Amino acid sequence: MPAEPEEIIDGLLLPEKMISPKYFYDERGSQLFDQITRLPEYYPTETALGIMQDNLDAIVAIIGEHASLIEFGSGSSSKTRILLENLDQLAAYVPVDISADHLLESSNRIQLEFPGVEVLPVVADFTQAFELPNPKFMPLRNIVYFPGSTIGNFTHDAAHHLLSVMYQEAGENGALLIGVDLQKDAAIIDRAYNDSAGVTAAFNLNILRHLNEVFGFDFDLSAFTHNAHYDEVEGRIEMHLVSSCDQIVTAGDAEILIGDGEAILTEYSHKYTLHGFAEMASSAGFEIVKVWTDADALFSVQLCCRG
Ligand code: AVI
Repeated sequence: MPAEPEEIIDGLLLPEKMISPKYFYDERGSQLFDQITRLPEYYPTETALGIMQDNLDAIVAIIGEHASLIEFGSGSSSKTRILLENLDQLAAYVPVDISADHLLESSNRIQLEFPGVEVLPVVADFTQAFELPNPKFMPLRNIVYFPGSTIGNFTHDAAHHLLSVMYQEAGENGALLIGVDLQKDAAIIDRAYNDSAGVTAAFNLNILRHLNEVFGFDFDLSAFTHNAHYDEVEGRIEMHLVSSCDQIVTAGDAEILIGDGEAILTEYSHKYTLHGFAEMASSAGFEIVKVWTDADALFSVQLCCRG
């Protein structure tokens, strides 16, 4: 097997089976996620962009001149263009991602599109502190940018840890600009993760195809079904793959017994109240300075400064 599947096997041997959502994003998974962001039921992407557009002047003014924009998990930098086009005299754009090929390809593209901005990509696992590059022009402040509500995919403990890393990387005088999905009518959330075209189901099942391809598992994709449900008490979507029969899945010497109806957790997507996120941010040292939302309060973009 080309990589180490132990972590995945350990997760599948737990009493409540799980696979880390980081395995969603192979090439096919990233394409499917792109499709999700364009689905009529999936409100977060479009709503977040609308909030950014509607409040661009205020956002740009609050960031100020000569900032260094550090994007965590930049991927294809698709949510950054709006800032790069409008921020004046940016000291640098620092996209951070764990996938080196993807990062370098999109950084080159951004550099060509914005020749006046110094683009300094960093290959790193952003959940742990990493070293920032030194831009040619000394930035007046660092702005950590984390759009798209990915903070929701972290458990509360992991989100607290990630916010602490962001606090550290923001440095003195720095700030965090973050997308946070909000708690709302459960039906709206349920629909966003159970779209009628079945793209989210395909995205969820693709995780098994990815594990087969890269780690030598032999999952039968036709023996699992997509299940996503909003738990109002926990304030989160819980996404599972449910086995439709008793089966044994193997990877090398490992055998994993999966019962009929047994579920494998693949993702949490936490939705926050404004108060709940402010508490989480303040536990990591941040103070919420400004919150922008859409008219229906579906989603928020928040500016958090070091308190
Ligand atoms: C990447 N992340 C913010 C998405 C979300 O909404 O939690 C991942 C996703 N999973 C299913 N649909 C979208």
